[in-house]
Amino acid sequence: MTLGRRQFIRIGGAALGGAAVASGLTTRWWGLDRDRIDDPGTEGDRVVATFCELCFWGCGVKAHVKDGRVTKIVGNPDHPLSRGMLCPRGAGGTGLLYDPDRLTRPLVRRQKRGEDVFEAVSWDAALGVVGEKLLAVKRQHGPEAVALFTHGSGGSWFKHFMKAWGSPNVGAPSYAQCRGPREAGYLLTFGTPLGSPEPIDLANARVITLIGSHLGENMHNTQVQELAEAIGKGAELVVVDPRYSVAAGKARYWLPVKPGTDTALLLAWMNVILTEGRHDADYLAKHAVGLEELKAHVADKTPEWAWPHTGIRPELIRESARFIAAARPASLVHPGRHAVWYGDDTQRMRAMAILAALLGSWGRRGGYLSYGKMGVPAYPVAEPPHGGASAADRPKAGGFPIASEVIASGLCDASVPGSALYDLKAWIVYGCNLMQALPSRRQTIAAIQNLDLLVAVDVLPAEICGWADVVLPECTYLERDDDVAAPAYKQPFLALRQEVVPPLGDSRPGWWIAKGIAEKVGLGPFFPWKDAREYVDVRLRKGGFDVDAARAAGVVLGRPIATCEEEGLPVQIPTESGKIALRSEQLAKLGFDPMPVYYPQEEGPPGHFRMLMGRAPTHTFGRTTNNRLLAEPFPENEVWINADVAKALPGFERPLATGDRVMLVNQDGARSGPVRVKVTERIRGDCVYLVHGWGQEAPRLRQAHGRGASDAALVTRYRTDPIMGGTGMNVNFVRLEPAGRSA
Ligand SMILES: Nc1nc2c(c(=O)[nH]1)N[C@H]1C(S)=C(S)[C@@H](COP(=O)(O)OP(=O)(O)OC[C@H]3O[C@@H](n4cnc5c(=O)[nH]c(N)nc54)[C@H](O)[C@@H]3O)O[C@H]1N2
Ligand SMILES: Nc1nc2c(c(=O)[nH]1)N[C@H]1C(S)=C(S)[C@@H](COP(=O)(O)OP(=O)(O)OC[C@H]3O[C@@H](n4cnc5c(=O)[nH]c(N)nc54)[C@H](O)[C@@H]3O)O[C@H]1N2
Ligand code: SF4
Ligand SMILES: [Mo]
Repeated sequence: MTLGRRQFIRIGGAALGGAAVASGLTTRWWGLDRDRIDDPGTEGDRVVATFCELCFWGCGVKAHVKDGRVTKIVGNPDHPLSRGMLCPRGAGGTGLLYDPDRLTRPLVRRQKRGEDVFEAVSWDAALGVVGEKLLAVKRQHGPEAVALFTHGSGGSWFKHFMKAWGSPNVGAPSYAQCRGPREAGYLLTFGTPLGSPEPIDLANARVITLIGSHLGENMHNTQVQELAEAIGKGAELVVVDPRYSVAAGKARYWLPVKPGTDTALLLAWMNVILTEGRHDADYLAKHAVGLEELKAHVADKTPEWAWPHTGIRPELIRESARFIAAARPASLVHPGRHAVWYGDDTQRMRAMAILAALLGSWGRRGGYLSYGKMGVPAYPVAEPPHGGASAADRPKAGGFPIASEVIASGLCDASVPGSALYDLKAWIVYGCNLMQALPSRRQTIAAIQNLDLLVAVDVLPAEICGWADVVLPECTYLERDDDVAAPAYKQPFLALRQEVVPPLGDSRPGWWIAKGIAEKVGLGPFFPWKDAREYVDVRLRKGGFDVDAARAAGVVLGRPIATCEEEGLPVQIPTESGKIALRSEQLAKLGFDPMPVYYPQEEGPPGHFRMLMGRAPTHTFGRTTNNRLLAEPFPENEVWINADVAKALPGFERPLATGDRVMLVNQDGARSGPVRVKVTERIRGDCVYLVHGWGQEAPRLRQAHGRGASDAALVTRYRTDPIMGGTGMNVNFVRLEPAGRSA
């Protein structure tokens, strides 16, 4: 069999001693099988404060332990991001901890009788293979030939390893496949990227404009809490979404915009606001440059001009613009997060940032705040001699001028022979399922085929593990200590990740794994700490914190600082000019449009629908699809299709009904597995919608395997944002076929 040098191995089964015996795992989650999950209402006799990792918001939790098992996870009332409440995913953390499919032993790929198989080996042996191969890559190609992909708290230990090792090639799909264009757009306009948690004052906004951002389905805890609080205080929503989202259901205005035309709508809104003098003229005179140019730029971008592009009637554009402007400055244009839609995303985010500026909401109550951070001194470790990055090279990002992080898809490109960037030879993949996260699975596999080493550090036998040479089982967040979390927030805080119960099987914390690799390649001195707990304690003590109190509470609160003009903090614009760039000289100098221009998107082939993607409240991408607790309320994704369209779809003998199964076939012939249909009035007729993360191909994920359709498998095309390298993925089109028809 020739599938290149590497083939996907189905982790588990015979190679692991027949561990894959399906037990009664389907419906009851507190059952009698040996992998039982306790009733998640069970009080513990011991409670440990830590923070959640079911997504990356990092809510503080209290984990109850009874008879050595975690029984219940609740919100930590003292933690500013949870305020005592969790989203369904966070409450379902035991479904990950006691997932019977977890990785519990290190695995190494072996060739046996011409076939690839995994062999379970000791940690020493697995780390030995990693060390040996890393050193071989270094000898032949230099340290920069090693790349790290990372997502999640434990990634910090591997970033530290890369620093000591001497490679700057550290990337995360959560930048160029997620919020990168937003960071670039806000950086260009206000001089600062937004980061996470976003510095917005949802709770005090009077009008909240959501452009595709589907809060309520996107469950970032504190934002959803604040949205509810704002609505409770009378705030109104304007929702721009081709789909009638949960938030749209609560909105004063729902604008079912044609996908890909938001920039036209934003320009028309600006036209109304500026021509009718509804902008904050005093604020802009003081804080912004380029107002006259902007006025000229949007002078002909009337609602009548935008109508044929967006499909939104001129009266609705005018009315909603006036409504948004009337609430200024407490009129919050939400910045969104997953911004990689069409490849011109930095410019769309610029348009959103400029609208926020016209409303005078930057640095104002109910708009954008200035956040503070708690400092924690570093652990005393010698800096690597090369200062962390090799002098010989720059990150393999592809050279995008406004990228503030390495482009993960660029690292992938730089591993494919023939590409201009080519020279990466080894990947360490920490907590990323690149098969679902990167655009173009074909390119990802082509890159993997060329590697001398692929190490996957994961908690589950995910798809990426099947392509690895070495799989290193990390224990879950409930079984480990990690670095201190101290993000910028309006209530500055630091939070501790603490072991609640010991690691299951032979799984190990990330710090231990990173240190183990470092020791094998002679970099042990850069990991001098005994364990992560000691590392954190040293840092806390150096900072003068009461370690015992911090450990008991799980969180230390800092002094809240003034966060906006109304509270005594002047509006700060750290751009070069010190002013908000309505017109961006920086972009002009780089040869890009200095003010956002609307360019129509390419249409799909006849009979095809644009494929849109998003989130479900009870799941985080594919991370939680195998979690039995969370699978109960949402066992698989469905493809949303407009009810009128479903009545007479070519190729189907009768109208489609909710629950029917179909296959999705994209413009390049890529196919999904069978997926249920949701026939609904809640989506436009020119697009379909899928929740991301389903259609998992790893068979050892016994709960998730084969359920639903993978949007990622249908992203065979993407459009690269020339400003920051983001990969716009909403440029794929699918048609529906009856399930069962063969390719
Ligand atoms: N087609 C398509 N692509 C997308 C998106 C989309 O909607 N559609 N969304 C994009 C977005 S917004 C983002 S942020 C990225 C996210 O993409 P990634 O960065 O890949 O992140 P996750 O999907 O969270 O990573 C999942 C992997 O982490 C493993 N994991 C879970 N917990 C732990 C842990 O504690 N330790 C370790 N070591 N591993 C763990 C899981 O088993 C799984 O293999 O994907 C982007 N890519
Ligand atoms: N429950 C849950 N919450 C999560 C996550 C999760 O996995 N699960 N992931 C977190 C992460 S990493 C991220 S990045 C965020 C992502 O969440 P968001 O940033 O809120 O949203 P997106 O995924 O970009 O957008 C999905 C929405 O955009 C709409 N949309 C698609 N195309 C267009 C268009 O052309 N124009 C307009 N106006 N709307 C469009 C879709 O219909 C859908 O409602 O969610 C975070 N929160
Ligand atoms: S939002 Fe939910 S999943 Fe994310 S950290 Fe908070 S509780 Fe956990
Ligand atoms: Mo994301």
